[in-house]
Amino acid sequence: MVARGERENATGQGRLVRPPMDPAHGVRKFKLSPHELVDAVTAAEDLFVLAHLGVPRVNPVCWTFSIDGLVERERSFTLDELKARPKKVVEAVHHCCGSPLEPNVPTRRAANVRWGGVDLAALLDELGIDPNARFLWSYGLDGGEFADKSCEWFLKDLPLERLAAGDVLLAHELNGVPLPAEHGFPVRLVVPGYYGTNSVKWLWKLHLASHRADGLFTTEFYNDELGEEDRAAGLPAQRPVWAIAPESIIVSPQSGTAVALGQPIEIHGWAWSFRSVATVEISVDGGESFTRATLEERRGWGWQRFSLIWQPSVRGEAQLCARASETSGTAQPRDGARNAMHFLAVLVR
Ligand SMILES: Nc1nc2c(c(=O)[nH]1)N[C@H]1C(S)=C(S)[C@@H](COP(=O)(O)O)O[C@H]1N2
Ligand SMILES: [Mo]
Repeated sequence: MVARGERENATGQGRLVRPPMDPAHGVRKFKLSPHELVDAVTAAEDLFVLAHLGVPRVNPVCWTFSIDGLVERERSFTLDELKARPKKVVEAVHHCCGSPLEPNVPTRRAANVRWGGVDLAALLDELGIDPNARFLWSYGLDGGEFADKSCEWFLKDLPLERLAAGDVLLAHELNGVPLPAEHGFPVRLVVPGYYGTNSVKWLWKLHLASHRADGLFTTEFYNDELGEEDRAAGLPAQRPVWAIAPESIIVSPQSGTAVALGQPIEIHGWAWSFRSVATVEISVDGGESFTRATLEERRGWGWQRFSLIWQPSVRGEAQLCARASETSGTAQPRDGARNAMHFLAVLVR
């Protein structure tokens, strides 16, 4: 009799049996609104939860993890073996790109946390990467139905080039404690600077390949259609949802609140992107005119605080928005994209 989550034979090479799923259907919990993102580091219990297929309940004693494909030496690890390796702690924005069925709708599901785990690039160096390897496929223990389609395992991929930018982790800790079940216990991939969907929870296998993974969540969903202009410039028609585009959230003032005429108040929030944000501009007239905000430096892959003192000078409704840009000049669009600017209205009286 094979315990669930264990391989069918003692060599560790047999077919994997899925652990019990509880629940065995998608989970979406969004706990904090923009005005509640007050802490620089988000508490684990306040983190949003996104599981497309359900939550596998993994017995850590039975769990093994393996790396195969285009590596010189394939290997598997127990949880104790992984935890015995040096632990790296990385602060990073954790940001869900929104529903793959509505890729252009902003959702502002974001947090900033500290992941602890094993440096994947160092581990792969030890195993030896085959020069033909270009993509890293990562498998979660969850499987089931999504959007009337079925998949055996939650499978994602990313370009191996991403490893060179550093800090891709096999994470076993979230804010200093073991990963909670909903967040991927016992081990998840964490790809700082990439949208949350790439950080595969309940990880059981990494596979190195010369081409992209042909899966529900790799080539069917999570690919953005590029516009005419990009295609005219010779870019491929689709771009995988990997690196985070410039993004910002206004935390204060809260949407719908009243502010006093003539009283200086601080407008502040968080900004981030894969390459880090160079400038944030704030508008108090619905995006007609912008003023550059003060912006803190990035810590690791974390979000950056921006702020601006505003002295409201006109009574009535004021439309606030923020616009983050990278050094390259790439900025948040006004609408029509997942990273469209965050607008909110306050009443000056
Ligand atoms: N195995 C697995 N990993 C997954 C998912 C999933 O459904 N299954 N969802 C992804 C998505 S869409 C997001 S946004 C993040 C959410 O991570 P969290 O629930 O820990 O906040 O996990 C990603 N990793
Ligand atoms: Mo997501």
